[in-house]
Amino acid sequence: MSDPVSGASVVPAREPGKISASMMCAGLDKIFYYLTEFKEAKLEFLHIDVMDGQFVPNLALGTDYAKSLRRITDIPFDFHFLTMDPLEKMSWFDIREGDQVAFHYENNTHIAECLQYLKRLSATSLIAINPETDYRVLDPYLDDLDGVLAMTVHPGFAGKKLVPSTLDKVKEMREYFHSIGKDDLIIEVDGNITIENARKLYERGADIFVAGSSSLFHKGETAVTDVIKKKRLAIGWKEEDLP
Ligand code: S6P
Ligand code: MG
Repeated sequence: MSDPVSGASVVPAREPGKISASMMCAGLDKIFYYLTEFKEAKLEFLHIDVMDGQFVPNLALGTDYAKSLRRITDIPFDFHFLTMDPLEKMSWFDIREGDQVAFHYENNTHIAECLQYLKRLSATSLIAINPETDYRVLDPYLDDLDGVLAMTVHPGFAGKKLVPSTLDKVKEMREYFHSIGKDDLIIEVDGNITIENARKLYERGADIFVAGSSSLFHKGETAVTDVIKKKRLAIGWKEEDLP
């Protein structure tokens, strides 16, 4: 698409953004409250960080947690595998059609196989990249994946500060996808997605916003529904379309 006046290439207007609630940040004491509010608000995804203590220096949500969560919600899962050998680790989980799954590019010698595996499961496939990883490393896979999860913090923990260079990186990635006719590729952003950072990243072309301790589960906030509303208004929703 090009601007009728200048002739310059224009990135098309995007759909309103989606929110993925980072369950690693959701206290178990309030889990039913959160899930009820998310359902009411038609929240799009539950973000499930799977960490193995090797790929990142932390352990997080495992198979039993995911199984238990399935029993009490039908909101689709947005898995994020921060593990060594994600091909093996993904097979330990019940990944369903309608789920979204990101595995990392770094330290992964089975990227093509991971993508094929997710395709067989009819799951949406994303490759995750760390802040310092160039998105052009994904070139060989762009015909086979559904999108990219761009880490906006150094991965492993909640509560980190956004790496400023990731703002330009998301913008450049969106422009690059447009320039090669791949506007449909999803860009998910993860890490310190405050309402203000969500706004900046939506303007730069991100589609899905992981909401963790810096927004949805922020200690100072009381009503989760208010945060969801504010966040949605920052990522392209109109007041009248809010559930
Ligand atoms: C971090 C992990 C993330 C966090 C999320 C927390 O490695 O992949 O999904 O759970 O970023 O959100 P916040 O707002 O505390 O950064
Ligand atoms: Mg994550």
